[in-house]
Parts: sequence; structure tokens; C-alpha cells
Amino acid sequence: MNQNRFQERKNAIRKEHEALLSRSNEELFSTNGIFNRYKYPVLTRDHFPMEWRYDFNPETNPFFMERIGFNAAFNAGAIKWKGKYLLAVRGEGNDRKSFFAIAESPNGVDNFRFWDRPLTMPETEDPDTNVYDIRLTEHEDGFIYGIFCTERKDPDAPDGDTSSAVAAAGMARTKDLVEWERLPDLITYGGQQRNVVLHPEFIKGKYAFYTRPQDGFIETGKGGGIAFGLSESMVDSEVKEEQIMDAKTYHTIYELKNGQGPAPIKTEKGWLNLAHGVRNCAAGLRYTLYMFMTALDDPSKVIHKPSGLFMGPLSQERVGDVSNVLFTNGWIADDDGRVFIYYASSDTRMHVATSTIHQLVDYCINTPEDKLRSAASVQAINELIDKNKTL
Ligand code: M1P
Repeated sequence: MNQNRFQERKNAIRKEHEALLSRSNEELFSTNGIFNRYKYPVLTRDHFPMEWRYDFNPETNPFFMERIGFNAAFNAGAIKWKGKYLLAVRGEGNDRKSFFAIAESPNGVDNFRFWDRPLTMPETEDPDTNVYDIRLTEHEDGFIYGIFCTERKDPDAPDGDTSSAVAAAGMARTKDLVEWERLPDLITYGGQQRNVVLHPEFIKGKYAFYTRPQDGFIETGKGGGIAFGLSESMVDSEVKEEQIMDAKTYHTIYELKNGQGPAPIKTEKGWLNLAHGVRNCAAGLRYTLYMFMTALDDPSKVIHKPSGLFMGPLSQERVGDVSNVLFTNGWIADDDGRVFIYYASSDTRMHVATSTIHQLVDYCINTPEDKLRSAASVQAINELIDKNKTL
């Protein structure tokens, strides 16, 4: 391949990439009135910078081929930082390894661009095989914490078992999102951990965690749902007692397991919580998002819980590496009351939906609760019809 061909390919790919990165997004009309989806995903694997993918030297890459490939961009933590909307994305390479990379947007809905390099997350003495699903919490102690899943091969796996893993909560903190200080993994006593989230305020003078105790890597077993626990310190963090605050429940969208999404948002009426629930069906595990509200003076106490799912996979969102999955670990509450909900579909790409604090509080308080029986659901429908008949 001659020099012209190299240059042609490079220019064509650059042009297409730039068009993708600068594409405007479009808010879609919402019949539910609770949130608005957007026409395009905000980040995909095609958004990763060309400099991370290609060797730009025609001598060593005469065909201008990709040297490092990326498979997915999903499950991002989120934060508003210096006026910009930042996503700490879970990038996944073709090698199946996940890593974190920050992408920034001027408006939260489009024009997301990755910073120059992926995030360098220091390791502990026990190196991580895989890291993913970071939750960013701006804590009142002045640090931004990143709590994520660290996965390592199960040391007790029998010979020949090359897939059993152990999941724990990895911990790191930063003041600028560039330099990270790795802290020891969170110590808990309820088995494995994924979906651990740090609450932004001290509770009883301690650090407060949302955890998800689970017996195995995939199965939660007797680990019963989203739990709440306190730790004296973040440097040697230990949650001695995990109290289930939002249990997995028979015949709900969180029947099999659930997990806290991002850190909750404080409102006048209580803390807004966003989580994922998982149920099993003939198509496999189905992940949807749901919401609940907790008491201002006790974030472990659920005070409002709308029935069922808040958001489930639709259209193209249904299909991907792990189909039929919506997952969230990042949202941003703006000063003007707007809320940007960042969610991933099918472990493949990132989307945004927008709402407001007022709408989400209204949704949590005024949506009927799940009474756990078909007849009770019909009764709720009839109550609404009756109410409308009086108008
Ligand atoms: O594949 C769907 C999700 O599965 C896991 O979620 P949970 O811990 O609730 O089972 C996570 O690995 C998550 O990253 C993934 O999106």
C-alpha cells in the first residue's frame, strides 16, 4: 500500500470520526412525561480517539490498520466538573479488559470527547484483573471518590475452572480527576461485592456505603438486596454490618437481584435513588432501572417506592453484547434543577435521558406502589379511572 492510500484512509477515518464526535443530539418527545430520551447514544466504541487505536507511522503501519480495538463504551460514572459534564466511562477493549476513561461534554447531551489518555488507576498489592462500573461521589470531606468493581480470579477455583472470579469494591480518591490515590479495597463480611456506592454526606459522623452483598460472582444467593452500612474511615474502610434497605422481592423487576446506581441526589423531600433491578426470563437476565426515595434524616429508610421499572430497554437499546440490559451508575443534578441520567444499553453504549428534580420527586411520590398481586394492580388502575371520572 502506498503513501497515498495510507493518507486517504487516515483522512477518511478522521473525517467520519470528527462528524460523529460533533453530531448534535436531539431530545425526543416523551409520552410518559417523566424523562426524555435522546435520539443518539452519547458515547459508543467509535468515540475512542484515533490516537488510541492507530499507529500513525506509515513505516510501521503501511495499511493504516487499527492496532488496538475497542469493543464497548458503557456503565459510566458522572460528575459536573468546572462547568463541564464528565463521564467516567467503562471502556472495554477487544481484549475484554475494562478500564476507565473520562469523556467531557459542554452541554451533557452531545459532543462528548475523551481526554487525551485513559485514566491511570493505581493498583493495590493484589493487582486487579478487571476494573469496571465506577461511581463518582463528591463527598463533603473534600475528595471525589471513585468506587468500582475490582475483579480477580478466584484463588479457590478448581483446576480447569478458568472463569470463576471474586468481585470486591475497589476504592480511589482524587481532587482533580487526573491523579488518583488508590485506597485499600472495602472490607465487608457479606461475601462478594459489586455496585458499591458512597453516600455524599457523613452519617453519624461516619462514611456511609450502599453495598450489595452476594454469595457468588453472578448469583447473589442469600444476599438479599441493596444494603446500607457505615465505615469509620475511607483509608482502611470496613463495613462491619450491612443492613438490607431495599430487598430483592418475589415477582418484581428486582426479583433476582438489584444494585444501587449512582450516589443519591438530595432534594427537599428526600434523597432520590436510582438503581437497577434484574429478573430472569426465557431470554435470560433482564436489567431495568427503578427509583425510590429515602428519608432526608435517614438515607437507609425507603419512604417512597414507585412500582416496577422507571426505564427499560427499548428499540436498539435491547440489543448488544449482553442484550436486554439497561444499567446506570451516573447522573448529574444541575443547579437549575435539570437532571441528566446517564445509562448504558446492553453493555455496549452510553445514552442520556433528561428530567428535573421536580418531575423525579413527583414520580417517586405519586406513582402507585407495587402491591405485588395482579388484582391489586387492577385496583390501582381502577382508582385512577375513578379519579378521572370525577373531572
Ligand atoms: O451484564 C449486565 C450487568 O451485570 C452486572 O451487574 P450485577 O452486578 O447487578 O449483576 C455488572 O457486571 C454490570 O457491569 C453489567 O452491566
